[in-house]
Amino acid sequence: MANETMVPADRAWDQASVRILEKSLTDGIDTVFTRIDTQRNQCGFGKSGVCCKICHMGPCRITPKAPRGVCGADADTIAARNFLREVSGGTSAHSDHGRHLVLKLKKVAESGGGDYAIKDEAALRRAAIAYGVKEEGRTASEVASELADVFIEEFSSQEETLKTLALAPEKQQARWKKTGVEPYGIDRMVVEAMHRTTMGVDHDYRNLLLHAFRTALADGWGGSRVASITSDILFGTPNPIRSEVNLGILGEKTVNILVHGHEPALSEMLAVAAQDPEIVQYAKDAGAEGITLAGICCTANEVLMRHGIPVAGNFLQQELAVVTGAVEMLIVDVQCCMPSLPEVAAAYHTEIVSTTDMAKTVGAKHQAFDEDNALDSARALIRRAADNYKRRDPAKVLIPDVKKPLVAGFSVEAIKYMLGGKYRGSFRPLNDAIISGRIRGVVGIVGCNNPKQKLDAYMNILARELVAHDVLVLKTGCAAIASGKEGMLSPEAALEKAGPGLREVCEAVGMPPVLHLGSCVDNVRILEAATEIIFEGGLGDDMAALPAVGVAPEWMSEKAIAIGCYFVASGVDVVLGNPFYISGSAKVTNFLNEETKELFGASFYVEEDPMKASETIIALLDAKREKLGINKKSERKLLDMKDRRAHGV
Ligand code: BF8
Repeated sequence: MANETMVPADRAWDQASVRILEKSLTDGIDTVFTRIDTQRNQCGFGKSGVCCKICHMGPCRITPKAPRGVCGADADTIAARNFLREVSGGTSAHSDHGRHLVLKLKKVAESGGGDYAIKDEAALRRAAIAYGVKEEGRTASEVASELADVFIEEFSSQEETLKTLALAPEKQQARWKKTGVEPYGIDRMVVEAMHRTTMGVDHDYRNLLLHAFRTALADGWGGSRVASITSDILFGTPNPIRSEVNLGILGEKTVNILVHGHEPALSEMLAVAAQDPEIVQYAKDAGAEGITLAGICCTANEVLMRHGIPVAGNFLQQELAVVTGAVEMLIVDVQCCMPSLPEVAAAYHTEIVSTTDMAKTVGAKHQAFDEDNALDSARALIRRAADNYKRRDPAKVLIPDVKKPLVAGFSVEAIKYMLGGKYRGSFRPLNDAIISGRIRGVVGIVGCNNPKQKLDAYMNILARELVAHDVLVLKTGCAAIASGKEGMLSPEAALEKAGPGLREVCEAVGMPPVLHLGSCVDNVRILEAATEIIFEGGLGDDMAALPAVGVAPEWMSEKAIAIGCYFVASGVDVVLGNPFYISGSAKVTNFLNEETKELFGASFYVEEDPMKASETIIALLDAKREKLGINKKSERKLLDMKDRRAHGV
């Protein structure tokens, strides 16, 4: 049962969550915030990565008195194997998401896409050029068909390295070649990871960890990149768009439908269906004033970026949204959807609907989404939610009056356009601002929430500190939603919160100091932006040289481990707000935190305090600036007579 001694204000940063957490206690509802308390005594062997249950001679746990498992594996082998399996889990999730989109692109190209179409032909042709697919003089369908084949090969290629690697700066490609981590097809990398970690195969922790980086590269410069590109082709490349965020976006008198998960195919159709006058009328006939479609987690980010659909909350708010008592239907697809949702929903009228055959939840209504009749499927779901509106119990409803306006939609194309205009779109102004010191560096803050930490606290304290120190912050995933709730995704935030240099740039361009780049697969947009900065010139030819850092402050998912690894392998230092499960092996820890510097020019840092993290990050940025010879703060000072003579004025 819910822990009545829990203090909501200690668990969440935003007031909407605090208010609903209080309600959950009054209503006697268990949530992730109370379950974490029943799981506080977590296994030390698991946490330090030295529990092995890969074969059935075990499970084995390594201690000073028992330094080897039954098979003879030591702490280094066991921790490295566990780590590689986690990276494989994360890579699989992002990449399978990518695969579904690529197969849809192929179907659309062959006129079997039903209600889907190529929405952004310019994005298609840009991608074709990047991948060496002939596009001139060919129809969009012809180009899309061949491009889809190229993408499908990124999954299936057996002995050829990924084509997407060629989009990276040459220095990165050379490092990957030298280190032997250039990935073959994504599927092969994951299968090989599972093979190598099975009993009695690969026992060399270094060899295992190198394959972890290789597998992660198959995610970042493979599955995730392909997912992001294909989403832009099918659903449109994001552009700056206004919306709102937090539980206060739920309507008192509207049919409230939440989409939750990751894949944009269904939510795109729901966004279309929710505008259909016939469907809106259906909701009105059910006694509502209209329909509010909103999102949770990364599906929210997908439809926010392209349609301005409001965001109800991030990962730890999924149950809280149900506890408002005002949600008619919560539609889930894959990833990050808690299995507890039907149990929470049982106390209210909310219906949890699972839509993907590979992702079912006991207690949820399963209604497989028919992608061949996508719009009809979406309409049917909304009608069902409208029917459910009649069951809403006003006595159980509490919608906190808390929400914030935001601007999202910063694809790399949009950033270029914003900086340079339609005809001169380029990263030059950003490079110049970095070189002159107005912008100290660029930091990507990404990833999840974790109930071990106070919801959003680390992410928001860190973002506030960095922005105040003239650091441009790029955000994705649940971290971006946290900044939205904090009001940092609005251009006005630059005036109030940014340091003088960053403020000057933001004001000139009219952009927020924290840019929302999309969902977790869109972390590749951060690498794409870093690549553009290099191609633009003046800041070295190696991502490892850039004053850029990645941070996963409140991460919890295996996907975040894969992301961290492909950032480091790409030369970007990564700061973690909570550690990997590797501390039981000094060698594995040293490899990830030290040896990678030599191999990739970047490594991992763990900093559990956000203020200290901000100091570490600023020191890392300044060290890079020093190496580039640009670490002098440009100040506008009045010239005295001596200076004037020296300048000949
Ligand atoms: O996809 S939704 S909890 S895993 S950050 Fe993290 Fe959030 Fe999940 Fe990344 Ni996105």
